[in-house]
Amino acid sequence: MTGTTDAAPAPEPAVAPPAPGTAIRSAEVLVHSPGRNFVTLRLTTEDGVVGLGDATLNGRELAVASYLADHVVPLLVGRDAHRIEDTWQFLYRSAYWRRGPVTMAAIAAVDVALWDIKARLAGMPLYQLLGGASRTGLMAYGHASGRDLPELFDSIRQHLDEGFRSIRVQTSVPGIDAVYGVAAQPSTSGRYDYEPAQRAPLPAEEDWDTRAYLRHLPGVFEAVRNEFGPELPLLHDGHHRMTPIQAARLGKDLEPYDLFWLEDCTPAENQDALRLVRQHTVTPLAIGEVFNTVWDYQTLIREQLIDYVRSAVTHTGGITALRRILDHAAQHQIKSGIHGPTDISPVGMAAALHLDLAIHNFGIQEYMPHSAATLEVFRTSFTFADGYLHPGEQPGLGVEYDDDVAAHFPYQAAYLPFNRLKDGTVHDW
Ligand code: KDG
Ligand code: MG
Repeated sequence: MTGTTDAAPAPEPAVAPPAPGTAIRSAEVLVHSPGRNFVTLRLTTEDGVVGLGDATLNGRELAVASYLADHVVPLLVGRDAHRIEDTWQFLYRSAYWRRGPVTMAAIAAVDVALWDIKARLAGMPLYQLLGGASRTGLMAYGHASGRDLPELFDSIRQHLDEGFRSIRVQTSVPGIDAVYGVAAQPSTSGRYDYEPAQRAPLPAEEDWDTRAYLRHLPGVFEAVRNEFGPELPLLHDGHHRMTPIQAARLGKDLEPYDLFWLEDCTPAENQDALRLVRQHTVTPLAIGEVFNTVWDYQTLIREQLIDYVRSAVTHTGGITALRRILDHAAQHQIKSGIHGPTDISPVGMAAALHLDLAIHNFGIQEYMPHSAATLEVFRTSFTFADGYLHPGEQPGLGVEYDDDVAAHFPYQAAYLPFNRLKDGTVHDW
């Protein structure tokens, strides 16, 4: 037994305190609507270094804003901005209630803002901290759509003129009034461009008929291939509407047209369902924009049931977590296809581009240019030329937030639509 002594040395602190100036001084949740709603987290260190993170969850923005403002911001002030991994684990595990889009979007915003700060402090574009560039540019696909073939062909030509070299093809279906992804179709409350979320107090109701869609789509792809030739990479988004056997049939029917991918062919909560699709078709499959952790991909990656991971940095816990998912996917020859519609803010898009440039298993990047109003609030430095995106060479993410401009765009309630079948049954949208 050892005796006690009054002169015992003070214990070493378990964790070193932040280096001078690098503690988080403030954390602000910014909710504005320049063209559409965005939720942005801004962290500032004691030395005044700023980091931005995207927390936008389309149609449920205020839930994430509250999660951040009420439950996360109070935990951040005083923390060491350098400790990204520790902060990620702390926010994930200390919440007790794991996973889910609201939690993971909030964690993503903190994670990306901390990576932004670290890279700004290092004086480097973020991709350099992630291992440096693995390629010179990022092949990006744009969204062509039309109500009929002439309109679709015009839209494809317009995208080619804008520099796109890979094209997603979405089309109206005879007998269905409003179909996901078709920009020019009628709308009750002012659809602008492709944007599916509508500013209205209630979600818009759309209609759906899977059999009509399955009959119509292969002919559209045949016409597009005949018009634009065999080389142009073509993609299509099924947007979660098919059963596994319907998806298997569509994949088979589209095989002659050599798709780059068929996206979200089933609602993939049931990962086992993809086995059936995979047994029947060699059309490459992309899934995951509504997933939020690696667990959503466990069977899909381990059994190589998909070819592309569709998660956004914004909805999957940030760069720290999506990097791990993509490294795991790489072991199974699965590539990235990071989600990039306009509801991913320019901050979320910049984060995706830095990650894309650094990883080995990059596949393709979705790219829908943001509206002029959005780009006045978020000043970006990424570039798009001749089919390729690049995150740019500014230190950090390369995005600045203009508060004065943002003040002109207050939040407006907006909802994604939902679907009903002909007999009135609610269907997946
Ligand atoms: O908010 C929903 C949109 O992000 C989604 O509908 C877009 O499916 C989409 C895509 O592939 O971009
Ligand atoms: Mg999609």
